[in-house]
Amino acid sequence: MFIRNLMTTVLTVSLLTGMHLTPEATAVEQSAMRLWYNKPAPDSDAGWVNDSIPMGNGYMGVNVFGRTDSDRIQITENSLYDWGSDKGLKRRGLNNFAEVYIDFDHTKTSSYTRELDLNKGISTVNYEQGGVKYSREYFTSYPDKVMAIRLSASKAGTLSFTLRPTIPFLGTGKSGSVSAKGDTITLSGVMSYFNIKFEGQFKVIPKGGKMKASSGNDTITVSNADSAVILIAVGTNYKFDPQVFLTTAAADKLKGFPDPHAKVTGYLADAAAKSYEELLANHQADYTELYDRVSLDLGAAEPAIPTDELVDAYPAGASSRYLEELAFQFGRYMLICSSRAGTLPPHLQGIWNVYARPPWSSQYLHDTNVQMAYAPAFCANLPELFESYVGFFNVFVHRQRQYATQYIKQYNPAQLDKSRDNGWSGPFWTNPYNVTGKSPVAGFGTGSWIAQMFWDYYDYTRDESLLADTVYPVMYEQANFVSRFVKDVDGFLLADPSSSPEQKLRNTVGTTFDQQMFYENHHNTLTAAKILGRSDKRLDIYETQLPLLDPIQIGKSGQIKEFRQEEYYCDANKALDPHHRHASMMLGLYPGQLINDSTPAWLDAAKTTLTLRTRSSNIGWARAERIAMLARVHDGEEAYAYYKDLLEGNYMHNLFNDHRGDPLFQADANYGATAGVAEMLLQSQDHVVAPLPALPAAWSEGSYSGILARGNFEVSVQWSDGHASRLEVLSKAGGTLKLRYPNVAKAVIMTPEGKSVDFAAKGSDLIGIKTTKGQIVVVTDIPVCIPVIAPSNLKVDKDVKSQIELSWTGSADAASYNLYRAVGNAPDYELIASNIKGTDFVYKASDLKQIDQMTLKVAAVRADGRASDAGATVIR
Ligand code: FUC
Repeated sequence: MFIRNLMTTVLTVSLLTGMHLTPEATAVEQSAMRLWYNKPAPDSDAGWVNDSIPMGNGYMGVNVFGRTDSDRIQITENSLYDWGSDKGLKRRGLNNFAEVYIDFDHTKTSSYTRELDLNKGISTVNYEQGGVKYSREYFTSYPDKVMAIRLSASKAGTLSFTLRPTIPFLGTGKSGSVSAKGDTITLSGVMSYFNIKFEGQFKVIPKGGKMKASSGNDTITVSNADSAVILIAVGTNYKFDPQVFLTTAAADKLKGFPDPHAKVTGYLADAAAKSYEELLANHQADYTELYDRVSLDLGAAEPAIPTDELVDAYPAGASSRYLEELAFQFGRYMLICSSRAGTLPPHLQGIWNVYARPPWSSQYLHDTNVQMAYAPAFCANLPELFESYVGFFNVFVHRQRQYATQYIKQYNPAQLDKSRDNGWSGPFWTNPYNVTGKSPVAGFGTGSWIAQMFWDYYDYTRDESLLADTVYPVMYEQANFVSRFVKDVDGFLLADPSSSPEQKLRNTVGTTFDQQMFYENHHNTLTAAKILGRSDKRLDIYETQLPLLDPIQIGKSGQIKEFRQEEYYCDANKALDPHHRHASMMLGLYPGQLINDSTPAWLDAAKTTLTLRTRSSNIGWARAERIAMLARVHDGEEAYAYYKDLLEGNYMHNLFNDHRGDPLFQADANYGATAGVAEMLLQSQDHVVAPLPALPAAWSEGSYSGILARGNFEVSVQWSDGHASRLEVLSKAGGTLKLRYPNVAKAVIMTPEGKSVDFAAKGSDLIGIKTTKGQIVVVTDIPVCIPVIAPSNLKVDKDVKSQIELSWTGSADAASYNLYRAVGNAPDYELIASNIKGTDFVYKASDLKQIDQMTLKVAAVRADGRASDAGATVIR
């Protein structure tokens, strides 16, 4: 249950190298995390989506069925794309690259198991047939760009099989052939819409026995071998090149790019020059370096039942902690498989697709889905995986710059820069070949939301050269577009036209979505400019504009408005869905930073809005997003309720996420669930490192290591009975560590060697420590803090202009009460009365007559002086 400090690793390293313990050496043993099954995946589309095991290395996505009659390995390559005139869910898109069969004809098997070991990034199949134990091991290697499969048998000379790669969907816009020669099968062809040349090569390396290529059948047969290795490499003539997006004619987009033959041949030759053991070691080193950064232990023992039964049993509450840990790590695993530098980023289905018409064409949607895919990259300590998106963005942005000029000309011509320096505008739909322009479905805020991922990339890593070279130009140019696009409306600078993602009130003015996203990007750009010491005339414009972007408006239900014309929650238009899956007016709460603990009135409004949105949406990614949003308002119980909804309602047997019960796989909720859980365990949106900000009672015991906070602080925590017993923070970039936890200022704060550490305290719950790069701070002996029960049910009994009579239901903890007010859209409360002894109060103030709307709040104060975090609010 407790953190398992892997002193063995630490000691081995130090004994071997004679080195002192480095911060990185504070390793924590990973819990054994695996998906396993006692039957193969059914050979069908349903088997693919529910049961097959996903793997991937950025270059290819693979679904392994683990069958014994004829194993099936389905391969996806993210650039093999089709298009056409069909619309909606019938539209073509990402295509299935290859269906590879390995025929064994083993039909009388026993003791069958297959598994995916998340600790190693390896999948295995084991069974017995005819007194022989057969096993297979599969992995996809990023460093060596191949998939490797090792087939073995317990008795020499008993391994026989036929390798049979095929091209799916031939004839429907796709031509090609398969041919076997010597030890290699080559599959190649053309996908005609974008003129994509594709090639896959499969090399068989048997030990013992005989091998025969049969050109007629396009197969290779191995007979009576001891063991064998199969290596697979794939590719197309796609390249990260602006030409792809700047060329209009579909068939010319890849013109002049080299045929993939040489590339794929090279991948395979390089891999084949290494032994299987060497390939495996390369893969392990690459994979575990990423995966091992974070561990999570909620106290679960590894269950005895297979994963499909575990998923099915979850609604009844069986072995749930294990599935909760597993799904968290599975999201990290999926991102490692699907987002690697130099390869296309994860789309709606990550890097996995079996269809010719995948859901929403497996595109990149920037009104939540892409951003959700990358949420765990930062908090779950995989920031460099974002490089995959950086590579793609830097290519398609060339087209977005053209759109920016077009839209400024169209919507705000007075602001047009004639030399076309108008920044870039946000795309909504993107695929590897096209970016669309504006869409009434989502506002222009999609661009600033993309820029926010770049900001997070810096904010979590604090690498200044990354900021200067990769991040700042993207934010600055986005701010450039926004600064020209917004229009003066009643003294504010608003988006026009403007939409809130997927809501039915479209092409309106100044939606909260657009305004919040614009605000955050202007703000982050100005912060970045200060860090880099930049100044120029446009930055001055952003500075002047920032306070006029009006990102938050509080409505009469106490809600954060989604639309400016809204008064009470969701009353702006009859067509609006009050339970909508999107909660775009709250992106400043999450994944943004605008609404945080230093804006308590906005935080309360966010809480109210989340309650009004209700828990009724069954959409996977929406549930995942709400986990994080509820964590940000410190409601651990509600956050956990959404995590349970997701695990119960949307996880399939292979842990793929079912978008809405179709089954329709979308990877975003997988990534999003990981990020949501991380937000329950650690937050830092206000640049204060806050461990366990939303811990549910169900997770009363546990530990984690390596979750990342803004500022590049790596945090590890042990807790029991809901209270942290040990916090450890590794400062990876230096700088001031602000740490918030109840009673942290009264704890013992030391270096790992036991030397005391200087800190400054603000109250009992916040400390500041000046750290140097590589420094570790350990906090122990934290006095337990029992939270103060909040009062409830605050009511305005009488309101006569200059006097408001208030009453509330008291708290058993209260020695007295504090009363606060936040006028209009104010982010923070002012204290208006303290030391109130009863549960009612007559509030008199000379300015009450002039105030249209304000939020009143009452909090309980205990005898020890601690006030309740939450309170009761009412809108006047
Ligand atoms: C957005 C979401 C939908 C779905 C689609 C692919 O439009 O609103 O729920 O995820 O993308």
